[in-house]
Amino acid sequence: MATPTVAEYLLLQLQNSGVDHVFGVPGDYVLGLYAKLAESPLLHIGTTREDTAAFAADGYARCRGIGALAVTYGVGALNVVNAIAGAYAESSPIVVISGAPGISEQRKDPMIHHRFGPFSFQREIFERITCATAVLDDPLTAFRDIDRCLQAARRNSKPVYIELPRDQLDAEGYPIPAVEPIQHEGETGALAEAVDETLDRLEKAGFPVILAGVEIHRRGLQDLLSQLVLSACIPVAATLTGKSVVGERHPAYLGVYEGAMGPDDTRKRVEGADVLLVLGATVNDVDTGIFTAKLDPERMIHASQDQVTIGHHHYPDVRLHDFLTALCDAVRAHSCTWMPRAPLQDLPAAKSRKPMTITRLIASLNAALTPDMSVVCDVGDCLFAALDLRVHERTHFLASAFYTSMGFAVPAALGAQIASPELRPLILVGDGAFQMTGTELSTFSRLGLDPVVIVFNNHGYSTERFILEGPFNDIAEWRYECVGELVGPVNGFHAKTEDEFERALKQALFTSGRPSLINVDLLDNDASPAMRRLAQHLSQKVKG
Ligand SMILES: Cc1ncc(C[n+]2csc(CCOP(=O)(O)OP(=O)(O)O)c2C)c(N)n1
Ligand SMILES: [Mg+2]
Repeated sequence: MATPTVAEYLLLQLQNSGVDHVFGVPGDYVLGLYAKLAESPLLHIGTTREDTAAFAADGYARCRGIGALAVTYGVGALNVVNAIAGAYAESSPIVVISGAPGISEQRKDPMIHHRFGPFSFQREIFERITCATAVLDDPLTAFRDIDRCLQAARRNSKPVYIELPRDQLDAEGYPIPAVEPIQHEGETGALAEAVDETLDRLEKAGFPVILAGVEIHRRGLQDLLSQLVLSACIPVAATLTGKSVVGERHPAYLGVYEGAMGPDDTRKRVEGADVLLVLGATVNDVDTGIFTAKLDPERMIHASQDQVTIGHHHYPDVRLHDFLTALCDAVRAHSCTWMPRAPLQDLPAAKSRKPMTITRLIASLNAALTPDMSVVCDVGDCLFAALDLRVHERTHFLASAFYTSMGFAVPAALGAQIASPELRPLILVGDGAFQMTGTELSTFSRLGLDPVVIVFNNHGYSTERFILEGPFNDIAEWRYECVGELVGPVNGFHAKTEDEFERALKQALFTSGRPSLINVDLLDNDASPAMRRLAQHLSQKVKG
């Protein structure tokens, strides 16, 4: 069998690692690869911009375990820096492939288009926001470099960067036998002691609670978490960045815990637990409600990706997967303490002239959500309001909740729907964020995909307004419901009142094969309870 070329091997290994679609915008330095892509079983998904391709690859990776994009040198690659930094911060494994001038072109150091400095600059930039990089400038090592990067993306759940000079595409690679990655064994003594101490504490506990975080999703540990919740009979709350690591309608689920920023009933259950088992949660300002969380370290067992801390005892080198597996094997059922949250209230009948509010909006969406829908949420008040949404199945809520980049939701939902076509995305997005990347709806229309987009139109940058009011928070008033005239087809609706919204939502859910968008016209001073609490805190900081 003929040895594959560098480009063939790259595409083959992408496919072998679970990628079926590659997002991106072509350009001359990557056109050769695009030609090979068109001949391969992989599908190219063209987007309107490179940053939206990266957000889409991020949404795809969160559903499939890995995503990929291919862009041109300089103008294309530098356009994805923000989205890839976000994927790095949020542990989403994306393979960034950038074309580049050929090695023979680079040799004479010419001034050629898209160049912005020494040819090594681009890789240096990506070294800071990926966990592995490679420039495939040597066919002898190219295959090994490709494998090294793909393995690193999977192992670390972070983006990687592969640069392909355009004259190396057809170079025959050299199939160096794969190096077995060194398997890092956790510390078994420490694991056993950590599990023993945990079991001991759980056995004595009266009202233990699990707080589950984003690492559970990123490391694919949801099955183990569910098993532990059920076999130990311990109720579970999630952090905001970990929202939907467990199905949110499960009787054991307590809601999203976010310190003083989150719902009160969840806060009381988590902070009142006599043993709090924190699994895969990172300590950051979002998840701790700007550090308003009151979690007593004495009562806490904290298992992160590679260590366990119990009170003042520290067990290094214990991996989360091993800890969870051992706990599931050994734990004895605790007397069942399910005390389910208050059930969802029945939605009162819509009133004809009553202005739509955020509270009513979330209640309507909760009533409309079905198990075959996912929620993809942008930043702004839609994210704070989404604290009260209850998605059906686990991993059905995606957001840039920690890095909080505006413009994430519409393109990330594109990647999510392509990765999981059985799930229909409900996209929650503010008017400001929609103005950044909403035109990516064009790609949904082109592909006949049918997300339902809810634009939280509070007429400007409301989150910023609540922190510090000023004319810089005003934005142009768009007729969002008319977006289909430009990028269509899109079913557009404008809803100012409760009954207008209910009618629009019904029609949107009934429509298939094209996107629907509801421009929900909210009063300027409407805000979710979580945003009011957050803004109060932040405004104190800005004013010093
Ligand atoms: C790319 C990016 N730029 C700026 C910000 C800062 N920022 C956070 S929230 C916000 C306003 C968002 O406006 P909108 O999408 O309308 O949501 P709202 O706050 O009005 O609900 C801004 C500008 C950000 N998070 N991301
Ligand atoms: Mg807004």
